Amino acid sequence: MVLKLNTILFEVAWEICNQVGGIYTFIKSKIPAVMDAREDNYYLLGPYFPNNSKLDFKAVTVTGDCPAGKTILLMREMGYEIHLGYWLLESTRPLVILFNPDSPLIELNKVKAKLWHDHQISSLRADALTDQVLAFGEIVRIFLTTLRKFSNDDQDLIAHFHEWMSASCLPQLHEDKIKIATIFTAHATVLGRYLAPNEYDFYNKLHTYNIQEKAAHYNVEAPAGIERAAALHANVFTTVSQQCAAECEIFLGRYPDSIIANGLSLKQRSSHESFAQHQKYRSMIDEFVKGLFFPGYHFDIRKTLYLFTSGRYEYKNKGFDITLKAIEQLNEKLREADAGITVILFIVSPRPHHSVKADAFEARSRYQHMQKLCRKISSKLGPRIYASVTHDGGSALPDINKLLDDELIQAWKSTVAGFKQKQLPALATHHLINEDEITGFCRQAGFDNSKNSAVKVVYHNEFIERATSLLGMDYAEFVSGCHLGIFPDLYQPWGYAPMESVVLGTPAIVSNHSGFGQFIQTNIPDHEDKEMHILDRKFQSDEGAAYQLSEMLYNFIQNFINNQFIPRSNIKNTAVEKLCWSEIEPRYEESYNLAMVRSQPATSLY
Ligand code: 1S3
Repeated sequence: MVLKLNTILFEVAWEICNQVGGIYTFIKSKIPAVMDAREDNYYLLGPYFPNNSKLDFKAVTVTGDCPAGKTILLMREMGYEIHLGYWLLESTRPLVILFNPDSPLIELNKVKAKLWHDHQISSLRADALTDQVLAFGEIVRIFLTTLRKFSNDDQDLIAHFHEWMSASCLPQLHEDKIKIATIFTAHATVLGRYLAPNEYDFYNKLHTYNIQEKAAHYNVEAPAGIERAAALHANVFTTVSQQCAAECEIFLGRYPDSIIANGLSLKQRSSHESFAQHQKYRSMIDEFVKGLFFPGYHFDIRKTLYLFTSGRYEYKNKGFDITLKAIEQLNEKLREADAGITVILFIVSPRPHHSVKADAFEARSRYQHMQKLCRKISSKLGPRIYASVTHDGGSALPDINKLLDDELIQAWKSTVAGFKQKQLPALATHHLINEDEITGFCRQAGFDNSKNSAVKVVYHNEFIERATSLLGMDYAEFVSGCHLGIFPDLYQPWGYAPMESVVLGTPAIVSNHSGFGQFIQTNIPDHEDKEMHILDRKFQSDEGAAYQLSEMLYNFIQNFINNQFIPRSNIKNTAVEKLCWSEIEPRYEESYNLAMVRSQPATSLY
């Protein structure tokens, strides 16, 4: 069976216009390939959060000339807050429909009672986020059910749900026999996220867990129950890696129909281009770093290396613990070697905060202001020195202070006074609401960004986006400007951050527990030569992994010192090239076909 041209696809995710973790990158990068395949018959459904949706969402007027428009108008009349508009992405503008989950119309107790009655999912102890997810799911259910009624009987509809947070209505759509083909993609499992960091030897003990008991123990009965019911009732079930498939079989009771590796929109760069991009964006990071640190003390920026790690805040799962232990050891090694090298570790992970710290906010502009004034002084001084030498005829350098007019001297004094700071640069860029494991570790380990510490830490508490970025650049530019990405993940079903790093030419250290790490190990025998380094997290202790990582970092730095060489990764002629969405998206099209076939025989109410 081949999909009809007018088949409408709804892609439902909590991370539409709302970045939480890797699903945001997944959806955002997949969209252009889907748009190529189906043009207008494509909507993305997500939650509406006014602050998140402000920057990259452009509302459009809803007209009632199509089933989606009719449904939105009817639901608005009923009192639901629904926004239709374009998601303003770099290369394309898909249509998105955002639903405010905080709706007084949703009777949460009834939703919960139904979940229990029909699917034996307990949500009595649900937290605030799960309540929001359930409300969002209920609104999506009403939307899809109403839209089905407004559509012709021969209009095919497909709904693709990503992760449990989007899929709480999937079991009910199935129960109500709504004529919509459904796909559910697990990007991780709820139990995996909780058990991996907390239970010793998780990967070897998958079979041994009492699932109900563990879900209750970690207070995730509702998320785990929704995930399981969504996987069981979807017409087609997919996941992103072998590792996650193994978890799904045990935790969710269904082995996925397909394991589809994650794609990326790849723009091939030659090594020359990649190096030029690195130089360009590195100098922007330099400006931020100088503005942050140089008011207090000075170090040689040419002998400074930028390392980074990034992701959703899951301290152990994303290997932040191992990264910090390794850089603590690295700091010691660099101190002993006394090589004059400075390492700045950027940790990019959003955290609840009050506001951005003024110091971090002003770092770039402070440095640029100082630079501008120096340029102004030198442009005025040059001709004056020349004039004084030719006038006096002597060979001695004239007294520079006498050549400056009062206005410049005043500007210089006030700029220097504003630039110099006694305080050390703060670790976190934002005023955090609570101390967390990262700030706690740094405090105990003595990482205070002082002059005598070779390793300095910049904990960037928001994802990096050009519009809001403290560095004045977007995430891809930031990654291009760094020297090395560090991703010692413990639990990472795929792992976009390391993948983006190597695609952008920045060498990366990748865990063999991540889906992407396993992909590299299996498919690229010469990955080391291509600057994709594998860290073993499977067959050694956490301490062993931290030590191995610190050695890898030290060797990387030694290489830089000895050879004055900045390595760039190279994915040319490797299997990573095959992970572009134009190659991967057709596999989802196959899944949509299969879902249509499987959904056909069901007796339908409408
Ligand atoms: C999940 O996002 P996360 O960072 O919470 O989905 C990503 C996309 O499939 C995946 O790369 C990642 O491993 C998962 O963890």
